[in-house]
Amino acid sequence: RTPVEPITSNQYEIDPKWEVSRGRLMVEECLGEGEFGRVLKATARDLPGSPGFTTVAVKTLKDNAGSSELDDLMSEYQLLKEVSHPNVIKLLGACTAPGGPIYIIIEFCGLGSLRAYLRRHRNINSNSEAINSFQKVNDISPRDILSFAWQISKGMAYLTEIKLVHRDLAARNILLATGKVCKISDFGLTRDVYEDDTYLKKSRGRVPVKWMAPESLSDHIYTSKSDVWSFGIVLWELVTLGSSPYPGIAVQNLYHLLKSGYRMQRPHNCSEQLYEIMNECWSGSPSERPSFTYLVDKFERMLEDGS
Ligand code: ACK
Repeated sequence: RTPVEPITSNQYEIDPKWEVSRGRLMVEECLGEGEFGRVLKATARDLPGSPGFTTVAVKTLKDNAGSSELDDLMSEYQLLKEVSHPNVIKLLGACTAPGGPIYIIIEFCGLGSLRAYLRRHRNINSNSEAINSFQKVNDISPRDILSFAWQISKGMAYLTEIKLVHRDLAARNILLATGKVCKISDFGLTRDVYEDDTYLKKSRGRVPVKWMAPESLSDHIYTSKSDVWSFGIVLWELVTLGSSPYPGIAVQNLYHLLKSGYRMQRPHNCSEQLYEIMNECWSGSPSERPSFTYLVDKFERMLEDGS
């Protein structure tokens, strides 16, 4: 990849419904960064539809980003304009006018990514005898795990309904807002499949192999059913409080293992019922995997039963 000029593009049409002038953002800190992008925490003044000050997260590109990263960020912006669901991250505005970096403004989720949240709560859980009851308030209960699974299913059922395939569903891409509300995020890889049922992947750098369905690995086929496979991996991440899937298995060997029927074993604290759901999500045949609507129902009933 050849380094390019910093991204301050003016090739995109400004959308007056969402455009915010850069002067209305006060950047406070960097929440995290990847290879080509970063997420900033900022305070925004008078966002479209929200007068006054709002704490927000801002997605932007680093100087080494190229036109494909710019395209990804802009396509994420376009997709976010179309979505509206309590369990999907909400777009608040954007700065795309010439004369500065591109900023995509999204709601701030005070508890960070679900994966980091689960991992942060590990020690608290394992040392629960040694700590006082004040700290135990922060524990993750089996009910929380079910509630997360239910909320993520609801967000995904919505995305399925509007014909969006996420393609990178993983605990790292789910954000947690205060009140433990799950928000599906990171639409960078998402493609609108409205005209074409299965998006054929362009050759790209990093692919989340351990979250991918066999048909995505072999034929670059992405559908809501391949999202269901990834959701099965998210369930495994939930019950293991943010472990990395297929520990000890090299990504190069995974496809053949999966094709020969290998699946991750039941984590020791995982109920038979939940493990059964995971395995249904990991059906070799996409049509045999449950739908997200079915999963919403299933988790709703499990929550009601207190199981
Ligand atoms: O686990 P974290 O604290 O939560 O670290 C990552 C980091 O930025 C890089 O993605 C955090 N992050 C991303 N989007 C948001 C958001 N909308 N609200 C709060 N934190 C965010 C994420």
